[in-house]
Amino acid sequence: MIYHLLVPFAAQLSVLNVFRYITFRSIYAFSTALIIAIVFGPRVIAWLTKLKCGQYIHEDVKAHQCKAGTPTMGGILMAVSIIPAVLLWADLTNQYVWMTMLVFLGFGAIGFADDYIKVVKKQNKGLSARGKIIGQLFIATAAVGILMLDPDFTTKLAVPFFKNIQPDLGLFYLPFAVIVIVGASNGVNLTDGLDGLAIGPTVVAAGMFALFVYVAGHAQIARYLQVVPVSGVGEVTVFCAALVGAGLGFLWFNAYPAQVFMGDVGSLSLGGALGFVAVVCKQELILLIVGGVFVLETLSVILQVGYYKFSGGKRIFKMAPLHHHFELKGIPESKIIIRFWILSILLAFVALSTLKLR
Ligand code: 57M
Repeated sequence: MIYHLLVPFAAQLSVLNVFRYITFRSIYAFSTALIIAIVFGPRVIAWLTKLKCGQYIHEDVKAHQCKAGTPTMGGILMAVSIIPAVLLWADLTNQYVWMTMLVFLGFGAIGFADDYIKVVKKQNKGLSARGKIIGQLFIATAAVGILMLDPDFTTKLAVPFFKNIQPDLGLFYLPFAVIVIVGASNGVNLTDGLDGLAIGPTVVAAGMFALFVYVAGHAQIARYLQVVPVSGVGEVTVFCAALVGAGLGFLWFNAYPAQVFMGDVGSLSLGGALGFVAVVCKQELILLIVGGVFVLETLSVILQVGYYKFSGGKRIFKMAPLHHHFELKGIPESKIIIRFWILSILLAFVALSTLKLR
């Protein structure tokens, strides 16, 4: 909104030209979302507590019993911080910005329905797993389908570290990109089992993708770094910056010991948005590195369930997802969380190095 209000007057007042810059507006989108989240956090937490959105706690992990009653659905706080920040600071004629917001809200709506049934209606199962996955597949397919209608959108796949290998997936790009988006959404959800464990790596990944979308949207820098250019995608930097701000604002309250959990409304929407951003800036495989913590957590579940079935009841980990394994080994929660954050930062820098190592 600010962009549309002020830039038309830039000819008369040259200082207003600063609002043309994506970098400048991204800094303010970050700050706006952070401030909204911190200012409204206590109110949203009080409201969630009043709604009796207290989290049900499984009995298997003893250390979690003290978390009973912690309100969940804190993802709502992130949504009400991100959306106004993007509406204020982004160029709202940009299709990629709208699509990213819609994917974020669409996945959030599925998570909201699940949380609402579980914690407000007190029906322990929530949405059926099948219902959730159909909703996710529908939104992701629609979003990627719309992208692919644009004749300029390439279905070639950039392979990290190998600039000359770019297989063209053609129509197979659709299921591939859908798996990326739905996989990211569920990966963040599986990771969301300790205070701050999901939001830390999400903030790191969104920060890294802010850079990748900016580079992909900047013709000269993209050419220089030999990154697939995507005209107009740079504006999504504003969304990523708002996500980083809202994520840090949420972490303010979700840091150990958490006053609020994000719920599926948070985990599904954040993961879905990260997946879509990776698709839209043509860095789908980089997400595997940037979001390596989510990949590890998901792999631990796949391995655990697979091995359990194959071996007739044996386990690889004490419990999956991986963070439960470390908890049951007796490592304190805050140590596990911070070590996972450190890993996510390391992986983000490995991903960044792919811009030069090719
Ligand atoms: C959701 N939800 C947390 C909170 C959060 C297939 C199987 C591996 C699935 C997996 C699963 O259900 N994962 C998805 C994980 C829950 O958090 C709520 O859920 C939202 C995210 N969707 O925002 O609202 C609990 O996590 C803890 N928590 C925190 N701090 C936070 O900031 O401490 C969450 C956020 C909260 C709180 O205790 O209640 C969850 O873990 O349930 N299932 C599992 O993870 C289960 N693993 C399992 O059964 N492993 C088996 C097999 C099937 C792989 C095995 O290894 O043998 C474990 N979940 C729990 N206890 N809680 C089982 C033990």
